[in-house]
Amino acid sequence: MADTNKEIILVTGATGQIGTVLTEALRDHYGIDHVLATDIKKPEVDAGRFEMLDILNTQRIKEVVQDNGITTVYHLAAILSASGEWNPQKTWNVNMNGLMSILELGRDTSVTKIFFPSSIAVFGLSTPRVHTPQDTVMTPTTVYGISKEAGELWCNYYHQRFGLDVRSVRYPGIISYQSMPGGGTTDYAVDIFHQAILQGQYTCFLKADTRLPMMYMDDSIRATLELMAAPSDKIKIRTAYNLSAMSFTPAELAASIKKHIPDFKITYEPDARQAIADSWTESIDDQAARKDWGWKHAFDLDAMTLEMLTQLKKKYNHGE
Ligand code: NAD
Ligand code: AKB
Repeated sequence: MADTNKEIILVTGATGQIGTVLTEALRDHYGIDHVLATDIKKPEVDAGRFEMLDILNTQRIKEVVQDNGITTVYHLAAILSASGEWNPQKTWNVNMNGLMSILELGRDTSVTKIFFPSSIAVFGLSTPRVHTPQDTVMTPTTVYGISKEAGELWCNYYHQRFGLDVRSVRYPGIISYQSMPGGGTTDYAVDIFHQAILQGQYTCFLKADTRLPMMYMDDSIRATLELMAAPSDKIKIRTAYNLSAMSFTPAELAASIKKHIPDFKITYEPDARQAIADSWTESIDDQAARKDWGWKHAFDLDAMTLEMLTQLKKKYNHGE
């Protein structure tokens, strides 16, 4: 296990869907004063140290790292798959140059360890669709996927060339009740729960039979903490580990919700996000993560549905 008392952590993109929950988990684990949250968007709740920081402001990032003696960076700031297609150049700039600035910190500052989240968006139309292997054909079609694939290779390069302890997973679509997603193709799987409770119906932007890999937020946070805490010699892959929990279609998710809300209705109006979803794979082989650092998911579709509905009902009934 890492010496939790010595790590001083910087989180970028900390007010996004994952950052909101990961920052809280890091504060619980390492202590509130050991975690500095940053983003270009202020947090809804003031829960600890926060600084506005644009990932493209390389000079300011360095100052923040030096002023705070940062040792570890969780680099979450990015523009996601669907939003990314509105402005490909900006997406490339934020996703790629943002990562390069963070990796460079490992060469000339106190930063020794970095977490970079990759995505199932690195896969493409010529990638094997079922049980997608760890090492396989990568032909991403979105600028987001291209930036994640290039990012994985840069992470590996900085590890090989400069010995930087950089670790990464290819997250599937993440489902959470605590925070809303920020412009991805898997966002329907969060929206559907809010609309099921508030309206009793949902219009899905993907077709009924679009199967995608997904994961409940609790599992993704635990995976991240476990990966980062694992002894360095257990981390055999320095691009990014495949990571898996469940795969389902919108129709299967609706059926799971109907077990609790029998009158729930779903209709389908596929939009431009359908082509992105169709370019991704259906299920993921994550044996390497399970073997190397002991990854094991806890939530399947029905367990996740029950937890999402329970938490969101509480939230809406309390008028939050
Ligand atoms: P999100 O869109 O909810 O959050 C991203 C955050 O980055 C936002 O708060 C945004 O304000 C911030 N950001 C954007 N541009 C910035 C800039 N120039 N400087 C600083 N901050 C900036 O995304 P998320 O779902 O929380 O994803 C976090 C990370 O995990 C991303 O790298 C994403 O690619 C990856 N990921 C997420 C999922 C998922 O399903 N949520 C799946 C795979 C990978
Ligand atoms: C998106 O849909 O863009 C993200 C992801 C899978 O990377 N949720």
